[in-house]
Amino acid sequence: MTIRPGDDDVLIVVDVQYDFLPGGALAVPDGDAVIRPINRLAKAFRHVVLTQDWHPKGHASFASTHPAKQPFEMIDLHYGPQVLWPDHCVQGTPGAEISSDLDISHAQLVIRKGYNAGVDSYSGFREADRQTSTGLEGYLKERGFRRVFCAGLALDFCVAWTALDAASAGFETYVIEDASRAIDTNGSLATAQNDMSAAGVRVIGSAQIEGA
Ligand code: VGL
Ligand code: ZN
Repeated sequence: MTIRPGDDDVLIVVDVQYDFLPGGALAVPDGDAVIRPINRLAKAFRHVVLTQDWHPKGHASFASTHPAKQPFEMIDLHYGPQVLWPDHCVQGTPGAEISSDLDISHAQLVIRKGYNAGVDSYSGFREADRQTSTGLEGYLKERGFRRVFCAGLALDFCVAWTALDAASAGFETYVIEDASRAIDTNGSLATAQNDMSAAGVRVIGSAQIEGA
């Protein structure tokens, strides 16, 4: 099966930011390997949206915010369980910048997320309280998109949660696996793959996209 991206298709490039790349505060293993396939993919899509993880200092998802907690431990916040992370993607810092190695000058929207101090947001659509919307669903629907293609960092967190919310919003949803890399902490990659398959998210390779 090959897919020819058209006018009702959108590529969402998730969190390709310095803190998730080698040398960053929350470096995803082999994270820089996504840049080349994403740049190729982006050429095949007329419509591209970027997401940007964008936390205030002292964010509730940072281990440093909680006494005696270490990164990658779990905690219960008011909305449920939360993985604690090293401080990352702090608003206005170099680590929060989107990589300048992305070659996607035609990207049409950058959606920031995780800016509420007490709530995380892996998904580009909805915060971790599962209530607060970023507005992305309305934007994509108003623009008439039908299929959503997701790639970027990290496959088992922000890419997966964005894809799951796209599917539940009614978009035909694809994750491009070779254009994504995972953190894989405490079985998170297997969980994300199971959740995506249960939700009907289609996992494909970039070779299946015509022109990529
Ligand atoms: C992400 C952990 C914390 C991601 C963001 O982009 O996948 N992961 N914040
Ligand atoms: Zn984050």
